[in-house]
Amino acid sequence: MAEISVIEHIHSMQLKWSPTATGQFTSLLHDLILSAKIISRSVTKAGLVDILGGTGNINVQGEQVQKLDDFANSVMIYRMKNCGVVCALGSEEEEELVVVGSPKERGNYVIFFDPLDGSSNIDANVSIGTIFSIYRVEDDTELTKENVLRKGAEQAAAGYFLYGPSTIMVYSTGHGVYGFTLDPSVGEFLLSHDNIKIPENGKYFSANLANYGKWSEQDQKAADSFVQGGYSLRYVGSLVADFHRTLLYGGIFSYPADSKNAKGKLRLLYEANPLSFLMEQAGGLALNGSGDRVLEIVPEHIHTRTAFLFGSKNDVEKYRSVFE
Ligand code: P6P
Repeated sequence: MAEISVIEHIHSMQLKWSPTATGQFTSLLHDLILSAKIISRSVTKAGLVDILGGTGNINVQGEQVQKLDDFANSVMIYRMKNCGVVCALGSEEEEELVVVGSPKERGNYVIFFDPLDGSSNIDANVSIGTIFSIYRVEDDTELTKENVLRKGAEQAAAGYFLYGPSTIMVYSTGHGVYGFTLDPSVGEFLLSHDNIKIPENGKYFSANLANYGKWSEQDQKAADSFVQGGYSLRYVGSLVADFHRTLLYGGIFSYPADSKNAKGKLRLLYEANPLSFLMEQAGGLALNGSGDRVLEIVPEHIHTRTAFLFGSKNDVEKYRSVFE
């Protein structure tokens, strides 16, 4: 495969789909990529420097903040504030929306991100990732709840970085899903997964079965059909890792609402929406607990949660068949 970098790839996509592009999105993508390279460098050598373990703080989610969470969040916020094209950002680690620039000099993009998803796995050297969701707003837009908290179907782009055996970037601008692998020898993400499509059927069922007793009867019945149906169980506990495996191998992932998380645990704006955008672009399905498209949910606030079911079309339809 030719050594195509992400920036080359986005330029080729813009020539085909957005010939009037101003370069703002490329600038944003460049700073996202730089953020990921810096985070990847620290994740890779975390055991050798004093950046493992917790900070002793609890975030807005009520979760233990790991030192690498703080580091990744500060890197992302600095770069997004200084790339010159972002007018607002929302982070898993920040309670409120962060508005960037003044009304007269604002960029045209709003970005939501989980700076380091799966951080409870950091000290065990398990794959973790950064997830991002990008919306475009028109020039001189007065930022309001309506034009910032929009449904996922209106995303301009979405993607993630996966810090695993290799560091991979997967993104879509609505014209297919593309994966790039970081080549440390040249310091670039190079195209490695061209136009990813999820298999229509898979053999992996991915869920935290320790929650089984808290699920609805239908979710229990749906899970039974996979556990007893010859599927293999795979559950990393890092959403990005579980998503990436499902995207490439097929199968189904389910994190239902339960008696502890009545609205679901996973966050809509910077987990479910970006991953649902990718899943649909790759030919899969991504639904909430009612069987509706995640991308049609209108967020109530930046930390809105949702039940999350995604994967191969036939597997998701099989799961949902018990609700009919
Ligand atoms: P549980 C990690 O904290 C995370 O937000 C996702 O990455 C992951 O899918 C989920 O929580 C794991 O949750 O309840 O199975 O530990």
